[in-house]
Amino acid sequence: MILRSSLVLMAVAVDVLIDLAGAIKTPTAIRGVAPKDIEFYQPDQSGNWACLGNLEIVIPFSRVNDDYCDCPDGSDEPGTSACANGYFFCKNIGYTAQIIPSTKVNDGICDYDVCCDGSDEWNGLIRCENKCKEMATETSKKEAEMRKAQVAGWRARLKLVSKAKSMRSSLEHELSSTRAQLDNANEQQEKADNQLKVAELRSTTQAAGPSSKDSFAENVLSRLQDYRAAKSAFLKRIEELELRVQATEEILANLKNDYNPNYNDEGVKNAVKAYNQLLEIPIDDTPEYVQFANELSEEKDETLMSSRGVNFDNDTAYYSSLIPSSWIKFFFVKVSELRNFLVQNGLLAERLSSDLESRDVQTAKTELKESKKLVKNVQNKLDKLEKDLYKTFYGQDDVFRALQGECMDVESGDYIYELCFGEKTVQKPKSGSNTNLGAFDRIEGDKLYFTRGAKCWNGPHRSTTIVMECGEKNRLLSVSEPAMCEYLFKITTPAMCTKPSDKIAQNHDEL
Ligand code: MAN
Repeated sequence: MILRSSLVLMAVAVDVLIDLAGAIKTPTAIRGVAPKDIEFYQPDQSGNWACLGNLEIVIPFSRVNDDYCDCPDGSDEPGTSACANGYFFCKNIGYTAQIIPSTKVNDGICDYDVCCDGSDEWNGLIRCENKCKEMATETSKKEAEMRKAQVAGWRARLKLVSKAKSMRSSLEHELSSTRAQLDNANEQQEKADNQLKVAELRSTTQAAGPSSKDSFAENVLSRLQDYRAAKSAFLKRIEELELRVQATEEILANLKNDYNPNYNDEGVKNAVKAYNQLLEIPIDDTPEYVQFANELSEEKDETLMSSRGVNFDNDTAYYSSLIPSSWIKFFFVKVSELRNFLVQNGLLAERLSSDLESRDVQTAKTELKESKKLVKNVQNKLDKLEKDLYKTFYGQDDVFRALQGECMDVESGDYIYELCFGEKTVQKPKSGSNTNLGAFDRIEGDKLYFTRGAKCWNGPHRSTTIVMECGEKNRLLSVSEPAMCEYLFKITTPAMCTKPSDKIAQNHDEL
């Protein structure tokens, strides 16, 4: 303590001597004061000085740095530890000047992190050599490395961005070909749909059974019967009319031959005249109705029916054409009963339910099902592509698109932690099963968020926040769990690097 006091006295004496010299009140004269503040440490004409924060307190200037705290703001003791709230200025020449709390002055510890020049320990209690030069060298080496990393990181980022660009463009190609595929698939589905309708119609016309009383075939057959009845009534009527015309013509021919032209009977004369005119009108030997009647032949009916898919050899249509329509149901019930009897007695194979449908219908149904499945798959693919290309944020310049699926890990405590970009974060114990710490959710600024991980016991679902900074490589630096089941990963990635200034870039001659 005695040593300390005498040292302080010596320091004060130095100050006072310099004061007395009068001429040089250099900034160095006041220990612990920054050069820019030295002007505040000048005595007035009477050799007094006022505390900086309390101007009403005036003390003799000789009490500045006398190791006794006079000012409530500690401003009178910038170079000693007398005031607990004061600050000591370390010049750190050659490095960066800094301020240290007064309490650390002459405390016997070299605070190199703040005072690399060791000036905070001036009373000789401990010798702190000046390390500013080597610290400056080390720092500038580190800075150079950082700048180099920044340049390399930026280069790596440029590569990622160009990869992301080509990924996007190939996805856009895929999108347009998928759109074309979807058009085709829709067309195919429409075709298959129409084919099924046709096949079902055919099948309905072919399948006359107890349940197909109103079937197309039955309706056509009944219409044919109507046409046939109309045709015979029509032909009968023609025959009758032909007989009448014949008889009338005979009467008129007799009248023409037998009448007495000398007898002045106007009525007879006019009738003969009209008959002669009638004879002059030409007559078609094969009138149209004869052709029409021939058209209505039964062979033609059969041709027509088979062109609509009705097979006259097919038992259903054949029998239904032979029996009155009111009997059809009864007939098929009997056929079905007979069939069941034969099946039950093992004389006939059981009909599969699919047999109830025609093969054409089955094929058309399968084709329709397949084409619907195709439409659905292609539509899903299209939706995914559109979402990926236009609704998902992959960071500035799409850069994280290029990192999708890339993984990194680090060992921390009892676990290995893994991060896969755009996918998941995982906690892997050295033995036992992995725990899902979240699925990729979003990018926000310099953070990635992974959410909806495995549920925490008695707590929320696990989630991970990734804090990113620029680095040449993707590296998982550290993992912590600031709150239970909420994880914090710190990583470096080139994705976060920004363009270095031209000066830095030139120095590294890299870009
Ligand atoms: C496991 C790990 C831990 C977590 C606890 C919560 O031990 O996933 O990180 O804190 O479960 O119960």
